[in-house]
Amino acid sequence: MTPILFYGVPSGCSFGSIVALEWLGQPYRLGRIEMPSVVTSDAYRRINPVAETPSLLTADGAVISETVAILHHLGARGTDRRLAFPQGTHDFDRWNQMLGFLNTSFFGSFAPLWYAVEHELEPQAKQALTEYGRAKVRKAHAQLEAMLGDRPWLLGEHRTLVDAYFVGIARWTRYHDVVDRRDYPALQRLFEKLEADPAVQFAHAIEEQRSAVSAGGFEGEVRLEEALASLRRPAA
Ligand SMILES: N[C@@H](CCC(=O)N[C@@H](CS)C(=O)NCC(=O)O)C(=O)O
Repeated sequence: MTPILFYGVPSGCSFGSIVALEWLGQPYRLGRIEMPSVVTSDAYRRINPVAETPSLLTADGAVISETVAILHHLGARGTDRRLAFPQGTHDFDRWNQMLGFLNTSFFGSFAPLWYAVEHELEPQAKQALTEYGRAKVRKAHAQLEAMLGDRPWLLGEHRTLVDAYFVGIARWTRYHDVVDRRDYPALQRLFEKLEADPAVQFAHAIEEQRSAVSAGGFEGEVRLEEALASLRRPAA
């Protein structure tokens, strides 16, 4: 069976996993999940009881959720292309460290801002949450800017799957009046380079339901009901 990545719209953090699949170039399909309506449905909870995207239905019918786990799974299939590195190597540790930072500090910094936007709050509570979120996003940007330095990609000379994950999160500044990325020139340079990448353009087109040109791996979209029939067992 061809693996299926369930990606969330609008603008889910699953974006990076779509880019990762494109860079990997191996056959895959996509399952579009509207948030919050479908992601919280009983049907999708059979894929991921946590009711979040992304989730990956693997070739043998098992489900992997959590971006970190999905990118490790894909990365292990892309070490020959240096999209990730074999466990036990120094490069793997650096890759894993960056993935950890992106998945906690960088991703998490946006959480208060998303909460403030998506929930009805008293004005004072909204303001406090927004200020807290802004401080967190600015701090995470400054930290990542320092880590990137003058390297072309997050880990150095080659793009890896952590760059794919970065671009899907970094674009969230579009939704929140929080930082001007040009104040972080290294991040801005990396962001612009990634935005011009065909895989990133493909992922945007998929999310926006425009005509999308794949590097070759994409074998089409699958409806959730159809995908459920391929489940080997309910997700743990
Ligand atoms: N720890 C998870 C977080 C995934 C997550 O928060 N996904 C969001 C989209 S970015 C989601 O599915 N939210 C459900 C909703 O908005 O109802 C991961 O890193 O994959």
